[in-house]
Amino acid sequence: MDVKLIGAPLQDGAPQLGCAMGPAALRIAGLADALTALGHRVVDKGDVAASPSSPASHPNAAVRNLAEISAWTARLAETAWRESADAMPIFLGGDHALSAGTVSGMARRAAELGRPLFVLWLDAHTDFHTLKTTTSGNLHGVPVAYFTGQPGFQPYFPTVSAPVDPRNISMIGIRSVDPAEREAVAKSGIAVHDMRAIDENGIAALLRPFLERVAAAGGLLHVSFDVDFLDPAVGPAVSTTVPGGATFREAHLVMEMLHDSGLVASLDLVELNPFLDERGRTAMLLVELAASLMGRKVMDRPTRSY
Ligand code: 4U7
Ligand code: MN
Ligand code: MN
Ligand code: MN
Repeated sequence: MDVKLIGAPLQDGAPQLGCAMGPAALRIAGLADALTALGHRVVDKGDVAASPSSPASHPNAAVRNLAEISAWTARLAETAWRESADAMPIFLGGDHALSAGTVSGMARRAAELGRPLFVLWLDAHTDFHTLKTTTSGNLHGVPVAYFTGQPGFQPYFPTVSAPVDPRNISMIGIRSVDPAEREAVAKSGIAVHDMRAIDENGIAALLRPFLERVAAAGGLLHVSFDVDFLDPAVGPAVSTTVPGGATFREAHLVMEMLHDSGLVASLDLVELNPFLDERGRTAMLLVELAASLMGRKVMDRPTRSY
């Protein structure tokens, strides 16, 4: 497969500095070589840059770095749309605000192909705040509301040309939802699988029907992987740790099932803060997980096993 690595070193959406080092850490941990070893043609496109032309403010005074994140969103939407024409883009974050851009760009690509875009959101959080409801003001908490076309983002953010249908989104790993998000996300039609759902059913039973639905609809699948999906004991390099996350084994199983499905068109690896890592282990784990998603296997399986 043709794969493009695209660095998006934004950190203004997160409460702490450090995500800007994420793309460098993923490169140093050997992402390109790991994928090349699996037989893929990998091109590293380097880092994208964005800076606002003028400052911006919002009536909600909590909102931080609005102009910066808006500029990143425009730049990354354009990049995702363009680079997905002939390859699978892997976006190296950077905080999760980047998905406002990458997902809306992929949605534009899917719309042009006449195919629906589906999104698998692996995260402790639903990231469904609007500019109005956020109390922390950290814009890594708003991308899903943005790319599904919730009200209040205009004129502050670029217009969303092809909003993602909330019914095409599956969230897994959820364990921190703010009161304002709770009601809004429940009403939206997004399938929210919290940790309890994983514990009661097993993660494969949550993912399988979603993948079947994507396949039946002829959809493109975008996967957005927030490091805090993982339990902080296995993935400590993130500013917003929440206890009780996915295990090493659950994360690998998800990646292997995604590979077997053959449906993944694009991937975000986000929220890695190497400044908070322990001897590079979170960066190295992300490389391993990406390799599993791209076909690394312990043993061959006779049939599609998702
Ligand atoms: B991440 C939070 F208050 N909801 O809005 C907020 F709990 O991309 C966290 O998923 C957002 O890491 C986390 O600040 C955003 C908080
Ligand atoms: Mn997130
Ligand atoms: Mn999160
Ligand atoms: Mn986070």
